[in-house]
Amino acid sequence: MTQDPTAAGPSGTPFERWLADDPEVAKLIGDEARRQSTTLQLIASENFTSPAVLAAVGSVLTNKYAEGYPGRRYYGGNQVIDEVEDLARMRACELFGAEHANVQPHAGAAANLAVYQALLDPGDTILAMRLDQGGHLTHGSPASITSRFWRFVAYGVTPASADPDAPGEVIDFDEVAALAKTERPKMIVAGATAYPRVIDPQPFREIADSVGALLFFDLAHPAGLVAGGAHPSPVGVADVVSFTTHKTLRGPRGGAILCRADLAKAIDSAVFPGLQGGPLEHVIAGKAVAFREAMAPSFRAYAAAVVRNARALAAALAAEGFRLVSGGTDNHLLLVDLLGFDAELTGKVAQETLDRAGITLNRNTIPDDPRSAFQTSGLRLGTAAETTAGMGEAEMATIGTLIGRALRGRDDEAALGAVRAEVADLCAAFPPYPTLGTGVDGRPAGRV
Ligand code: DSN
Repeated sequence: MTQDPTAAGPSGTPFERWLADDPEVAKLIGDEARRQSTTLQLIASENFTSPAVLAAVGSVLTNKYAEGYPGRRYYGGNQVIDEVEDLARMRACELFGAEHANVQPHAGAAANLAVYQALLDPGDTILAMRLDQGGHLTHGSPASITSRFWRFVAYGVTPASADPDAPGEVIDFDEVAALAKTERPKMIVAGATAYPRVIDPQPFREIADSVGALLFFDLAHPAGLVAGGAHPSPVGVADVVSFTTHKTLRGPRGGAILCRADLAKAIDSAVFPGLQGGPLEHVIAGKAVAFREAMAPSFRAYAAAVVRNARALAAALAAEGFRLVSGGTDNHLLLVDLLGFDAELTGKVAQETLDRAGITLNRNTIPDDPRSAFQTSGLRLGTAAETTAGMGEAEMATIGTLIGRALRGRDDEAALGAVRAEVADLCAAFPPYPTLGTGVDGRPAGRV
């Protein structure tokens, strides 16, 4: 069996060798590697990127200034960098079937700001999903700068229902259509950050067309599911699509924008010089690596496994007495309503309790949450990362049980300690980087 270097001391992983002169930072990287490999990573927006992506992001490409775009830079010496960025753009277009890609956004929020800036005037009306219904901060939350520049009108989900065949809490397309008619938005935003169902771009397209609005699809969360063929693609349906590269797509931390050719100039100008300066070409190289990995047949199996695992985890949590928002999931994430499990238990306390048990996830509001976004009545869990580590439906069933046990025993240190020990055993069987100690040498066999 390959030695797991993340469990060892200063002993020869590439990071430790390169950081030999800075043991403090080396230690912190080692500590975080150990945390990631000895506790369960269930944050829906995270993943374990490949050693090849890590290598690209840790490369000399970080040294280069490259303001501008391939062939049109403001600094010399960009011959190689142009090839890097062109490769990333080309692969993004090929992966998603897009006419144009901008791979420079440093993050999803920056990508979204660029889309608004490129296609709208200040004060224009945008119809988007409300944060507490599953939308993102950049979809017009009062806390986001987006709400200071544009006028957002919010849609949400249908009410929850006791009918198991129609549990509700799905996007309320009647409301979207009605608001589009009365508010005449210049843009409709589809996409969410805490919504456990498929988002079909087609009804959004029809509503947008009925009022002459642009359709912008924020694909941040399910980008990998779309790339892997598990969800319908909004590319070619929406006018513009943004996504992040580090969630289900399993690449480096960053953003990207896809659009029709006729919007390319506006989008590119909005990213640079509109919002950003020098692009992070080392990250762009990492994005190129991730796009290639996502084109491999094994990535289709991965995307399908992520969804299967989320369903298995949902079933296990339901068996533990948790109510799932919308009754379940058909993507990589699930939203758990804690109110029925224990009305006294806030999302904040549940998150902190699970942290102590070695289970990492985040608290989240549920639709019409009676508690604040800081306390919350819900939890959000995702299966993208542990599916990358090789876990399957059997492990998801175990995880559901462990979560139930930890939360029921939250005042009992021995009970939490027992869960933490079982979590450690489970993680030891599925190390995310079992081969890292021997160099940056690809994924272990047997992983999807
Ligand atoms: N913070 C991200 C998430 O967790 O979904 C979205 O930007």
